[in-house]
Amino acid sequence: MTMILYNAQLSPFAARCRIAIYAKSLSVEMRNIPGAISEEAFAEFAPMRKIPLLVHDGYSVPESEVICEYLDEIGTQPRLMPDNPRIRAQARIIARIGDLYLMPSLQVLFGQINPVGRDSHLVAKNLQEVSRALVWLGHYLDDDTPYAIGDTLSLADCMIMPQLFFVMELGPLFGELALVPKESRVARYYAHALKDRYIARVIAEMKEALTKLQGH
Ligand SMILES: N[C@@H](CCC(=O)N[C@@H](CS)C(=O)NCC(=O)O)C(=O)O
Repeated sequence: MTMILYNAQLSPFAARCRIAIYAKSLSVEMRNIPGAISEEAFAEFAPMRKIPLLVHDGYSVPESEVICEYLDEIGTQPRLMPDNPRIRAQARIIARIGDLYLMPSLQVLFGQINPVGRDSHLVAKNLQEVSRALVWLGHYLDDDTPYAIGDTLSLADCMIMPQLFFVMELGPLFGELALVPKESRVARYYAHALKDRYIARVIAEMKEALTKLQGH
């Protein structure tokens, strides 16, 4: 059995998969893009041309959430998707808030990091969208538990922590130190979840890649 993950260290989508891979001790070859393969060769088996992509014995799986569920369902412990249907729904709502309401604004803000030529109206609008999504997220996170849901790592943590990393990093770049209010449920969650060794490992990888990108 061979598994390859087409990966980028800074991609919050690829980071989700790495948390699941490390937590489940799966043997997966990481091929970093750009670098591992030409864009044309990648497109032959990845028509969506997006990172991450899992290739398992020649079978390609795109989309980070689908990859994480696939990795969880093909075998090894610990299972990262809870059994209870309502808790599964909670995990998926957390992932959806991240993908549908948080990430699009974070991507706009990422493109506005450079103060030269920054569109302040666009920045203000997207900072507001991020704050709104964080309020929604706070509603669906368990309170004062070590993880998003209860006492163990789940796919909810894999999905949302890499995106929260960007919230934490981007806020101060726009002078918005309080994007995640200190006393909020999201702030408490982020601090708790960072104590998990698999999450901490991936957030450190993302931090290193971001620092490299910023030329430090
Ligand atoms: N919904 C996708 C999003 C993946 C995505 O947008 N990946 C970015 C890297 S962070 C990418 O490959 N962008 C290249 C492109 O969109 O052409 C997922 O969850 O995997």
